Amino acid sequence: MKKVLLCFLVCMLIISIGLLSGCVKKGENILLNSGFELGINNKPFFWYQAVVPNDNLTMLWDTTIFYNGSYSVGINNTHIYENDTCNNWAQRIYKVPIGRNIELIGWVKTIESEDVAMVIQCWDNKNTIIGFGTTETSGSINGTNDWKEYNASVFVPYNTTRIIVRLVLCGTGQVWFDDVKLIIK
Ligand SMILES: [Ca+2]
Repeated sequence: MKKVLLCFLVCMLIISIGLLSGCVKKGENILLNSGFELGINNKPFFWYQAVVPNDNLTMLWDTTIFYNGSYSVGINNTHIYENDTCNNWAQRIYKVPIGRNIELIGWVKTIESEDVAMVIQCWDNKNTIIGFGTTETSGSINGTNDWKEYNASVFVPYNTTRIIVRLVLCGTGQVWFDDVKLIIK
């Protein structure tokens, strides 16, 4: 009888994990407004600005420089902060693919940038980052570069309750991001 009960519980656990991870399909992009084509009042839908404001910082929803479509997002900063500061465009992911590998892929253009990155943060319900992926793993992005594709990967831990993607400029420079996708592996 105990074996039957144990078998039942194991089956239920497998089904539960299957259902949770099965909510997303392999190859699916779970970022919204990936190309920044949708928005209103000079703001792209679903993306927010995480910044330390100053007079020489501009967060752009840009129609003049883009990789694809008609829009990108950019960050332009000439202010030198006292402490290391990373201004970023960010999106919270509501569809959390726990127990899966995910890859952040996007196109980046820079002009005299100090330090640029695209990052994935997996947060638990205690406000702790328990999973982290960054483009810096495969090399830093700085200086002046034409549009180029970069990526970052992370395994989404089982305690993850939210994922945040950040498109980051640390320090000074100009950067644009376009066609940024978060793909289920
Ligand atoms: Ca675009």
